[in-house]
Amino acid sequence: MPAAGDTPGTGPPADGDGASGMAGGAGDGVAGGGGDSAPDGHSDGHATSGLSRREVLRRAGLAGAVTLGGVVLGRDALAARDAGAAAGYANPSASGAGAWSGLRAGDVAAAGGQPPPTLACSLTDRGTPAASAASAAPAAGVTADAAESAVASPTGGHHGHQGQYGHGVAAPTSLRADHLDAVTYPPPFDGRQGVTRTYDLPVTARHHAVAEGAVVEAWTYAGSVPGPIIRATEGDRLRIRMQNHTSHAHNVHLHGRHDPAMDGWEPIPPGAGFTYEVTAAPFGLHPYHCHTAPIAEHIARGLYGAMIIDPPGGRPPAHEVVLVLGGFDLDGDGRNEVVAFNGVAGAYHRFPIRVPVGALVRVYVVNLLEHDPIASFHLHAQTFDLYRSGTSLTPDEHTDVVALTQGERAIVEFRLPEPGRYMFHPHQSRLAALGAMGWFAAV
Ligand SMILES: [Cu+2]
Repeated sequence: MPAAGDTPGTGPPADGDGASGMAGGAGDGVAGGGGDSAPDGHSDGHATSGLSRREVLRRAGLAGAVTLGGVVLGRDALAARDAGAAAGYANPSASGAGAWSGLRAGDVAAAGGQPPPTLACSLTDRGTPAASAASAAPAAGVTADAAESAVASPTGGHHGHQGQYGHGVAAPTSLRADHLDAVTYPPPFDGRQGVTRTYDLPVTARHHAVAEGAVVEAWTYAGSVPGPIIRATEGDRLRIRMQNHTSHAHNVHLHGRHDPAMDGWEPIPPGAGFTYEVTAAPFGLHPYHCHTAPIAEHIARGLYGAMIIDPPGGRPPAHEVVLVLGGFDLDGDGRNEVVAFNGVAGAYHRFPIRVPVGALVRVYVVNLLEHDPIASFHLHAQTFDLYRSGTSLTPDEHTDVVALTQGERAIVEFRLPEPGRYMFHPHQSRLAALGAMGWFAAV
């Protein structure tokens, strides 16, 4: 099965060798074209630059929280923006939309010689949750009415709650509902143990649309950001074949326990490759990422992913989702202008993650942000069992927020007993406003 995307710079996929568990490449996660048309939800957009802060907050669903906002949000975003338009929903490092002119110095030009895209509407209303409901097919076995009612109205909405974290950095309009499936839904636990599982991670360079109006020259494993979800059972032999198709050195560094000779910190030069072989351990959720200097840039350009190592026997059956938090420094200032779960800002705001009402949901959350030292995962309207790093089968805590430093990860499990939308985002509101926000839709 080819692991490479169909993008420029992607080399030929390595031949399958008959090993079990060959990874399918995630392919191009964002390029537009085809599929059902998604409502753009932009037609009611309005510039907020002339509004008072109170009015901006009111429209953002923060009416009555002005004082609170001044304290809580001020440090992150509000204070620096007094003279500007934002109530914390714009790029805090930019003086205006023009600062989004996008590609970093030295990066490839936009296709066709056109000027790089700009994020010209960071303060206009984006698609509301209701807008995306119509575009997504209801889950199997669920009536359209039930599905729609579950996803159409977040919380009654009389105070405009759907706007909170919903404007600002939005998903590219080219994004389709299934584009992130390969990096969202892990391959299922297959019950086999003691087998060899081979994954191909060709490193390629490609354009990656991280938000509406924001394209980066990403470095990818197997064509996607984040890279493919690696899954093995504890004790399996894990073989990871890396081939470097870029003009920079890279490598694959696995977290977890393994032979230090396979630790992946040694640079693999352009055109070269390396096959890492480790015994998968311990069971849990572990990141993998490039460890070539400057490491922050190599990670922030997209060379990271999630590795699930199942305990022998697996975990209880559940609807499983992987959410890898990453950031993109568009202007090279050492700060993230876009923050995203699974590589595309606002993807799960546009297309909520559907789960059956009452079913066990297991979310594998990995923080691979650079530049922002602390993030977290917060679920609205329900609490979850927390398994830190996933290395125990006994929950560490029952909560609704878990702090995650860089490289830290957690497995969280919950059930959503009522049909409806359940928001998730880092509790750092700046990160959420930069695109790391989404919904579970229980239907
Ligand atoms: Cu690298």
